[in-house]
Amino acid sequence: MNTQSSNAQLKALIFDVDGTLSNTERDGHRVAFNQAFEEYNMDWHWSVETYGELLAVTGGKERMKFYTEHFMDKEDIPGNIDTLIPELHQAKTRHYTELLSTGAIPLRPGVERLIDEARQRGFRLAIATTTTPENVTTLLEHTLGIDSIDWFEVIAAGDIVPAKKPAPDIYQYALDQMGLSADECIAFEDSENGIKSSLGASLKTIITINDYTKDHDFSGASTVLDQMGEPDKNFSVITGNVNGATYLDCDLVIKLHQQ
Ligand code: XBP
Ligand code: MG
Repeated sequence: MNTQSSNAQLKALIFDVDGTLSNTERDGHRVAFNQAFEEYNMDWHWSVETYGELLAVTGGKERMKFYTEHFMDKEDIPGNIDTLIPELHQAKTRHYTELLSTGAIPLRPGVERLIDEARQRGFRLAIATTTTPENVTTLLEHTLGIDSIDWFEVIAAGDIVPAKKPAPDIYQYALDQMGLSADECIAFEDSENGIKSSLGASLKTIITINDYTKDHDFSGASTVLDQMGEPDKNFSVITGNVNGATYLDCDLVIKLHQQ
């Protein structure tokens, strides 16, 4: 998988959202889930640690279902769970987008700079994520500005494909929509489920880890970095050959794509 060097020219950058563009999970999604549980007078509460375990499953509705199946006694599961989960999820999305609208959740270091450079250099941009579409557009609006939503020619998100990450379907969907082959693109991810999905779609993948994903298995990644970095804020290289670079720019992305 992805062991040969790529001859195709790099045309597009495809970004994961949660954990990659922004550290949204601990202080964003988790908080919004808990707000939804409170709104429905439920005694569920997801601690930082528990949420780390729940991240094994992508997708908010799927995550709640997983919680009932693996963290609760059978007799404590509400009888109306199948109708309750979509309702809770709607409430969670409302709380999450409200939180994003306060501007409390910034982009990770280097993300805005890399996207700006990629646009200037004519690279095509797309998003491939398991999160709900309005979570993506609200994050973009409140970080890069409302116009930034149109910088991404495809926002592949949420239930648009039935099988979420680690299935490759969401990346395959983005590729199909762009009319590009996998070897003309590169993916940006932060998690094991994410890289399974991108490698499953035969995409070279650059990883930036975070606290929840630092111990994940990133076999097959083009490089694993602690962050994209900035000219005055070096990244740390966990694996991969970055030819002496200290932050991720388009030249390095091109090199990694060719390797
Ligand atoms: C991360 C996820 C998402 C969010 C919750 O996806 O697993 O499910 O935690 O989002 P990615 P929803 O890293 O691929 O962006 O509640 O809207 O499903
Ligand atoms: Mg992610």
